[in-house]
Amino acid sequence: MSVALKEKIRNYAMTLGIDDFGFAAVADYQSPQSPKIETIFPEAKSIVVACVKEMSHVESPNPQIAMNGRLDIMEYARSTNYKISRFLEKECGARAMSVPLSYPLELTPQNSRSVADVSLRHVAVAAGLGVFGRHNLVIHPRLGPRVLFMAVLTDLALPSDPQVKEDLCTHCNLCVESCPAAALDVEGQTDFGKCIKVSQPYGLAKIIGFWMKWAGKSPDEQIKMLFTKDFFMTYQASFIGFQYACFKCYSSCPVGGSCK
Ligand code: B12
Repeated sequence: MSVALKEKIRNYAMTLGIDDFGFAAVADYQSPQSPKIETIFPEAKSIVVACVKEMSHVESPNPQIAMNGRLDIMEYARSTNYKISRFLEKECGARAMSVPLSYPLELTPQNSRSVADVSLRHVAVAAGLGVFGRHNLVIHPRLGPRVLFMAVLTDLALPSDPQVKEDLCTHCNLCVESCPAAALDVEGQTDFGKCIKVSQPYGLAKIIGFWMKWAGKSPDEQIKMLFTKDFFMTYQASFIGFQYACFKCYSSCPVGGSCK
């Protein structure tokens, strides 16, 4: 019964243009830092996970083009996750709750490492979609690390797909050497502060810094501060959402590097 149901859901999801799909029983999801799934959806029994490939934009030295590719995926992912959730409710009689690619997250000074409500890397591992590499990204067996994940929590009892057992990382250390922030120096840990400073140069830290400086300036100096690249870029980043300017751990990885 659950085999047929899994195939029905997988077949539908694959028609939406995603690259791979997997199932994880809630009991197999182990993300030590994240809240328990029961606190989000007490009746949830499984998690369906979709995997989509990032394209060549991640290699562009032009940050606008690189981020535009990501924005395309984010828009596609939102509607795709809605369709999968709706299918689960309408065609499978389930309850479903969508877990988006990234934001919203609970952003507080206390959650300064930005731990998400559901860790999509740990979900992907539990659903057999890959294993962690040295860059702390999940490497998909066919597509490599240049993939993004989205998920739907459901009360359907669906067993996990088999987990990937091989080590897919070549341990070449290229990700560590290519990281302009030196955020991967300690194995098994991405240094949040170092990564975010370079990968989101116009993010929250820049906004806080800007307004703190602003508070101590004269009216003339304040006007000057408004007519700067920093202010203009920060304005843009704040309506785009998280605007990434670095994809180096992705693009330096030699595993599954092609766009196919
Ligand atoms: C907040 C966040 C960030 C933060 C914090 C990262 C962090 N320390 O987790 C910042 C801004 C730094 C960030 C950076 C990036 N992110 Co980000 N991020 C997220 C987000 C929204 C939440 C992550 C979270 O909750 N982390 C906290 C907890 C869960 O992490 P943790 O338990 O401490 O685990 C860490 C280590 O212990 C280690 N780890 C844990 N278990 C194991 C096991 C083994 C064997 C190993 C080796 C390591 C390892 O990996 C984690 C990295 O620090 C997720 C989306 C989501 N909802 O999951 C995307 C997500 C993780 N990000 C993603 C991406 C692509 C990026 C970037 C490449 C930026 C970009 N340009 O897109 C970089 C990559 C940095 C890196 N190499 O780790 C993808 C990863 C896809 C993939 N193939 O794995 C995700 C899953 C988004 C998505 N929907 O696909 N991100």
